[in-house]
Amino acid sequence: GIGLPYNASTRFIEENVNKGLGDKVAIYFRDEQITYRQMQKRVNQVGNMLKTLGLKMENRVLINCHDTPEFIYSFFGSIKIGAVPIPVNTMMQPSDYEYYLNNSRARALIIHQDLWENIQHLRKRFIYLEHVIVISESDVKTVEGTLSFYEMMEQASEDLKPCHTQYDDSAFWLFSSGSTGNPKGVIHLQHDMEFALNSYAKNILKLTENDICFSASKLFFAYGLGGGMYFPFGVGASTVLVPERPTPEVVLQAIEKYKPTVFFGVPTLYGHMIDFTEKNNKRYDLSSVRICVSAGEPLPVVFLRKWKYLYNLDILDGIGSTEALHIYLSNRIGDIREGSSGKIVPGFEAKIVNEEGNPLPPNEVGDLLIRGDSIAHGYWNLHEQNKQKFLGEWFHTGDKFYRDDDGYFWYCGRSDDMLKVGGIWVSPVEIENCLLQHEAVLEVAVVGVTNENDLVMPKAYIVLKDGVDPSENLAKELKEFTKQHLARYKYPRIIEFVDALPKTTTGKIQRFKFRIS
Ligand code: 3SK
Repeated sequence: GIGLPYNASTRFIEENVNKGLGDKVAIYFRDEQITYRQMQKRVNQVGNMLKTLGLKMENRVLINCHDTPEFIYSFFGSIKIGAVPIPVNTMMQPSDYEYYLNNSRARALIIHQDLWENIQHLRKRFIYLEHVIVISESDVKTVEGTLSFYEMMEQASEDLKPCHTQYDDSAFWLFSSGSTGNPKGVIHLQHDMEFALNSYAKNILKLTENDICFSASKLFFAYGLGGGMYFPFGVGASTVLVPERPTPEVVLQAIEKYKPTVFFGVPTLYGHMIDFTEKNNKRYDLSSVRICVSAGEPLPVVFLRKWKYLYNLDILDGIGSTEALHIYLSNRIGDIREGSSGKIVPGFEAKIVNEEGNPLPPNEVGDLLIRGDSIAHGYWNLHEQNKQKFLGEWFHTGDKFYRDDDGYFWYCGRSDDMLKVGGIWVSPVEIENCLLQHEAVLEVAVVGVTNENDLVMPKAYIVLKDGVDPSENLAKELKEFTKQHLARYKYPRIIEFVDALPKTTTGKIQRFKFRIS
């Protein structure tokens, strides 16, 4: 209902207590078990603390927290008073904070102490920032010139009435880092989390109150925010928070310890967990997990198969975006087509169009446009980009896809990653997936480079597995391998061995970095 009163904090926190789930565990964190009632009180206290500081409806609050309960209290506490939380990456360079704070004009920053210590020398440059609220894990109460999160929270009332927000009011922002240019502030509305929950988490994951979710992808990413927070809370389930860096060991041990039923990861992590398991010749106990999810970029088929072989678990590969809030194309439980991104998630619609915007028939590669009600209101203060991406009801994803006769979608790269080799579109992803099946290859990125005649050729940048040495012979072998497995014209004409691939903080390979180097 447009115009109806609706507050996402009431919906995702308070409703669970009102439904009788007050004593149920909402958050597993270290050795603590935090119930829905305890969480509700903390959310209210943060809301009251922000009110005391003069924060009002539509004021923005930047959240720079590790995956701890304070992230969640701050996020929903802000929303409850109509303020707009903006979770941002905890792995940023100090100078990035200036951009996020000044671009968003946030009046308050809630930040973990270790992160604040890295940037406090820049405070004068944060021109709109009035309050810095520091979360200290130790007993050191105050950091100079800042407010103490716990001191203020303890003094705040545990009761708070939600602000009169409506269904279409702004609720939160996320920053989306494109392949080029500055990050864009993506404005999400109060109803967006509910839509993502109903379309993806309920239909595809079949999430219920009995589930325990664990997202290795951090909460400040759109992908982690759903899997690790509002999906479980939307159905009265529980979440596991792990603030450490998600190395294979940390993640596998956390699964053994907390016994989640649904696990969210990205392809790179699955690859590393497979490698780790094989190297150590030790299988972890993942028997609590009923389904694994992968997004961020297409999951190589070899990872899907090896994971199944090692742990007898299916991975549901899907694709989403920060702008759509969560996943809109996905494989399903009992209906996985290996290598595809699956079918459209109920509630969303998709069309694949040519350069003139006309819909294409099945099996033809074009630009994917989607529509659905969790698609963002728009980008903050980016008039031109808004015109290019938000086309009325449709959102231009920037991804090339084709849909097969059975309705499965096949990813062919970003619109600007596709290669035309000999006049034929070639997907770098297809070549990468092929090379990943070779036993020497750990990671690979394929880009187009031009030869002396200005013709495009695929070039592969390859990271080899530990203990494998680069050589001319190996490069030759890999070219032959590709020729044998793909149409011949797709083989990489040049192979360069590298130590690492450039990636975004979400683990997506940044092919454009090779194109401009
Ligand atoms: O990259 C993705 O596939 C994704 C999925 C869910 C939410 C957000 C993103 C970026």
